Parts: sequence; structure tokens; C-alpha cells
Amino acid sequence: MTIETCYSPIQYPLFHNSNAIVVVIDVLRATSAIVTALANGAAGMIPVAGVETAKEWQNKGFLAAAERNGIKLDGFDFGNSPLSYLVSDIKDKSIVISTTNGTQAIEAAKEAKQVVIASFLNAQAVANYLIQQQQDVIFLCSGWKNKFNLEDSLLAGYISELISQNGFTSNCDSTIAAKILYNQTGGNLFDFLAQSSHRNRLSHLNLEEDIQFCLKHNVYNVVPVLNTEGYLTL
Ligand code: 3SL
Repeated sequence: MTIETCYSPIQYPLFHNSNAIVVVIDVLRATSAIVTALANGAAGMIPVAGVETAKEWQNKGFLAAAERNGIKLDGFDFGNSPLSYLVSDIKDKSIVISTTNGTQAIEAAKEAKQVVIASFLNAQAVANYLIQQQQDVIFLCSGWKNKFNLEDSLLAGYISELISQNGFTSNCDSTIAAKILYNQTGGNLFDFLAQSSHRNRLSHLNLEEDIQFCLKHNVYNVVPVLNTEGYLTL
């Protein structure tokens, strides 16, 4: 089985492989929020690209989350903070979610054989799942508005390391680079990301606590998978 890493949704057509499981990554913060919500009892997360689509679901009675440029949009129940999903009101509810990058990446990958959601919070669980599935893997990093970002690449490197002793091979330079990057962090991702664009963007919005939370490793033993109805469920 092969591992490839795509650093931007805009490059995804270059990586398309009908036999691959696509692992969508948006560490700050969409996939961390999705994992947290499902781990804390949400029945499903419904990723949509457009805010209008999220509004339509909300008008039908669903809880709805919308974020653009790091900010929760007015009129929605949630934004994109994983910490906001640590509440009991979400239990057994399905929540529609639209974000700047993460849900756009899920949309780009939705025709894949299988779409799985990863964050540092559930990285080991995703690695175990991939080892069990024995299929080619594409890590799809959401980046920022189709540009490369560091934190998503670090997670692709971390999970690649976790699975690479299990029959997976890679001659994909972006996967090799992601592993090298992760190994450079010395385990202190918060400091490693000190100059990164998105850590700074979120810090300016006073979201340091969110960043710290999203960088915690292996808090949840869950693997969200996109079903044929467009719901992410466990
Ligand atoms: O782009 C996204 O999907 C978001 O995760 C961005 S933010 O962290 O909410 O700014």
C-alpha cells in the first residue's frame, strides 16, 4: 500500500486514486472540532462547503456551525472551536458545519473510496484504522485558502510515521517531507508553530487555548468516516 500527501485541496486532482482512503486534515481547527464533537456524543457532523447550505439545514431544524476567517458567523449555533463542542446539548444531535478550509477539503475528496477525518486528537486511532484497512492512503491537508500550512503537514507526517512499519511504502516526496518536518518538532508543536501563519492568525483572535487543545495527541479513540448520505459518523 502507498502513502501520498497532498498539501492543498487545489492539488487533489493530481493525487486522485480510486483505491485510496483519503484522510482529511485541518488541525486548526475544522477536523479537530469534528472529532471533538463526535467524541462527545454528536450523532453526526454534516460538512458542507457553502454558508447558505448550512443555513438551509439550520432552517430545517439542525444545529449549524459556520466559520469564516477564524470567526463564528452570526446566526449560527457554533463556530469552529473544538472547545465549544464540549457541551451536553450536542448529544445525539447531527450538526451541519461549514468552514473556510476544512469542509472545502472534505468536499474536494467526497467521491473518494472512503473519507476519514484526522486531527492530532485522534491520530493514533486513525493510524490503527488505516493499518486495519490495508488500502492506499492519501493525506489531504486543508491548508489555508489552498496554500500550504505547517500544522496539517505535521499531522500527515506523524500518522505516516505511525503506519509506515505496517506494509505501507512511500516514494512520495511530500510524505517524506512531512515525516522529516514532524521529526524536527522534538514533540513541542506549539513552539515549533510559533511563526506559523495560522497560529498567529488564531492568536490574534485570542484563540490560544484552542491551539493548545488542537495540538494534544491521542485524546480520543474515534475515527469519523463520511457515509453515503454525507454525514460523518463514528
Ligand atoms: O479553515 C477552516 O476550516 C478552519 O479550521 C479555520 S479556523 O481555524 O477556524 O480559522
